[in-house]
Amino acid sequence: MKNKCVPILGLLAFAVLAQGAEDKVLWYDKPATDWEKEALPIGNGRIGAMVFGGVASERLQVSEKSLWTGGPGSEGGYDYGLPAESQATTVAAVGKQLLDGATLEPEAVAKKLGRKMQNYGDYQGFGDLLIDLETSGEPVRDYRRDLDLDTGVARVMFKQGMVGYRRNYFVSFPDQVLVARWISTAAQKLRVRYTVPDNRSAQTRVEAGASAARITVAGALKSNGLKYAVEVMILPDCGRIAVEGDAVLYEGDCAVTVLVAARTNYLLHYPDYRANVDPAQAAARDITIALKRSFPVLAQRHSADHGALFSRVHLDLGAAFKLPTDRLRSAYGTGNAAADRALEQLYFNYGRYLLIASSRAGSLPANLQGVWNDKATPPWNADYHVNINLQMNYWPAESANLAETAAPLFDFVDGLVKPGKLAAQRFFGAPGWTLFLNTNAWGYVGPIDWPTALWQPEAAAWLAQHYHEHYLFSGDEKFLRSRAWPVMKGAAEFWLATLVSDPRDGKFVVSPSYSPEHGPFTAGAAMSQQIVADLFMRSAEAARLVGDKAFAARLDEALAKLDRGLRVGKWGQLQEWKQDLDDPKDDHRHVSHLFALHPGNAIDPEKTPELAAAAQKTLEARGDASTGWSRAWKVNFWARLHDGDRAHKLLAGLLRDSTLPNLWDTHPPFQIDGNFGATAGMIEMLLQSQNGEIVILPARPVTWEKGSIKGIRARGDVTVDIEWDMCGEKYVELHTGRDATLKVRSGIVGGEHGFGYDKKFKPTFKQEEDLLTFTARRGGMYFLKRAGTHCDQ
Ligand code: FUC
Repeated sequence: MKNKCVPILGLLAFAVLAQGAEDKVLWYDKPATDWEKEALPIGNGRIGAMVFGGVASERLQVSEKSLWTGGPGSEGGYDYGLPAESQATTVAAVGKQLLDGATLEPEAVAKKLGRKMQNYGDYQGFGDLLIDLETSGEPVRDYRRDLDLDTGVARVMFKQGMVGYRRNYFVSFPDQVLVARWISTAAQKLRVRYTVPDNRSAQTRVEAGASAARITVAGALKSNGLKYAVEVMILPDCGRIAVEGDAVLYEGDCAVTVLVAARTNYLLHYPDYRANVDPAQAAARDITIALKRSFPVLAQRHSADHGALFSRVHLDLGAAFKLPTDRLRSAYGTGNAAADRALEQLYFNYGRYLLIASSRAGSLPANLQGVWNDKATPPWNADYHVNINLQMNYWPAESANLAETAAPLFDFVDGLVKPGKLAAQRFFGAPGWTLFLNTNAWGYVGPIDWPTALWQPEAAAWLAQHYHEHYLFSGDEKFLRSRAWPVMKGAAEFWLATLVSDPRDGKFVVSPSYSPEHGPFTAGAAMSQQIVADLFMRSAEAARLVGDKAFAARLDEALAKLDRGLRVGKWGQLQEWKQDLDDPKDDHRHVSHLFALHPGNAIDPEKTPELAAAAQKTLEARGDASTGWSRAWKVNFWARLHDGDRAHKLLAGLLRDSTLPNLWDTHPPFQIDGNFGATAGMIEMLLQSQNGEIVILPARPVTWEKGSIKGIRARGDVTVDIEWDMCGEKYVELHTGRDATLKVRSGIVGGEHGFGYDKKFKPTFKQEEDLLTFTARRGGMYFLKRAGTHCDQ
């Protein structure tokens, strides 16, 4: 077909296919008994709760992001992972030993560079809100427990005898309290308690007035003296309340509202990490403020706040299916494509929901479990692993139109710079800042003593990428100057000082270097080099924008000599190490050497086809079966290779084998990174913009035969809607936040189509094959429409 571009004046309405709410609700027909697999998460970023929905005994297991053992104040001391004496000579000696192509086993390096974590601490649970209902003992009918992703409200509904019950739960960000509302069609007799684990002191006070009762529990963690307080207000609309021991009793004919405030005296501030506040007073203040609003007002404020973020994006895969979520999940992949798509759509929506619920401004970022934890010693301390996991948590933040949720990540990383400078000095004698595999709420920046994961000084550079991405997506130059640049420059200064010249070829390499959790120590492992290259490229661009020409020149010079970590090996694979050591039979979950494919952008099927082919060879060899987050990363890899069906195969594997009945990702155990990584990957399948072009449907799988997505983001401050069928995109709409020249690559452009815009934003444009280049204006709307709606396939 001859290419033809017909400008259409005026605006076309973009029809979003009507969807039932079914794709935005997780629902079950029985109460949860298992915290990890069945309970439903609600949260406001800082406070999280897991809802069980028990009929006679309800349990809301509560968490608060800052309640951590360990760190300053711990008996026996805490050193942030920093040795008192400089280790720079030892590190340099190990680095030198590796320079001629030698390898060292991780155990040998751990003996020299590993350090035992001392009082690293664990993320803690905050206790349980327990509400017992005196029931008639009659059989329960029409039970439903659900989580409405649209409103951010969990509900429990059932009937018993002639009585109907409904309970609503949410954690409000604007009002900073957990809210529960119990309603029944007959009188209710309730017993409300709040219990805390025994690794803390606890003074419990229970008091009841004529119309309200209060439970306060306050104390400090035995581990480190961190103070905490919870205040529970029980507010019946009518009826009688009384105190019995540590419980509040209620009996009456009315609805009961329960408010829970939770605070600690944690402050994200090196080195003390303590605020000069009394958490009991802070929790009381939260309650006092919340008490000024009625339940409907609290509910409305919560849903408006949540909805403002959640409703920005709509995915429609043409799926509609009515099955409880646990059964929808267990039926996944058994032959009903429409039901499969329903789960995929729900899972995508859930990923966005979870990010909103576990990451809001003013608190710590989402950890390995988001904000939810019920254990005193959770897996991997429920900390911040920075060799993939924390980064993966934030992959959807920009593309899924939830940039605000990245605020806690930036605050947290800003807070790592001070201790990170000491890490750079003590371990390398270098300027700038760094950290290694993992960190906690207490600014931990040292290596640990676990041989296969102690060394990852590229973590700071990788985290700096998120700042630059925020700038690329938003175009916010103020953020670039004031927030991104100091972090990026510090990370770059560290590497400018620590790279060494490789005698094998004179190139700059990282040494000692270690490919995360895999293989031997070498000089110049692919991931190390790719991350440093990524940082230097981004920093050079940023340096020019902020006017730091001298630094840009230093980076350009270093880039000219830098080993980019991009080599094709003897079996056609992308090499994980500078030496060709890759084993084609190795199926390790970390595929770190494909960093340049994703989240980096140095490997691209169009621009670097040989490297893309090598990346594909590597992925084929590693196979599709893996742990939760690893499968999620592979969704992104295959999407970047423009293989939608393979990306979908990985997503299917994740849903089938690495997803729990409550749709949490399981590594195993539960780890939230896979939820976020897969959500980001689903967007990568539909829209990419990492290489200067907005690419529409780069990796749409055949099974997503028709559908639409609305409100996702491309770099350059562009919001994108796409509608497609089996023949590809039918309609693409771009909302542009900046004056800029945009390049859009789309199958529509290659065929007969209309290009439309508002008259007042008339662009100049040119078309080369499937690439449309045009001048976009701030506040503009532009669309591409396939000529003819017919699709023969
Ligand atoms: C990385 C992974 C592990 C686990 C841990 C939290 O170290 O290799 O599999 O996900 O993070």
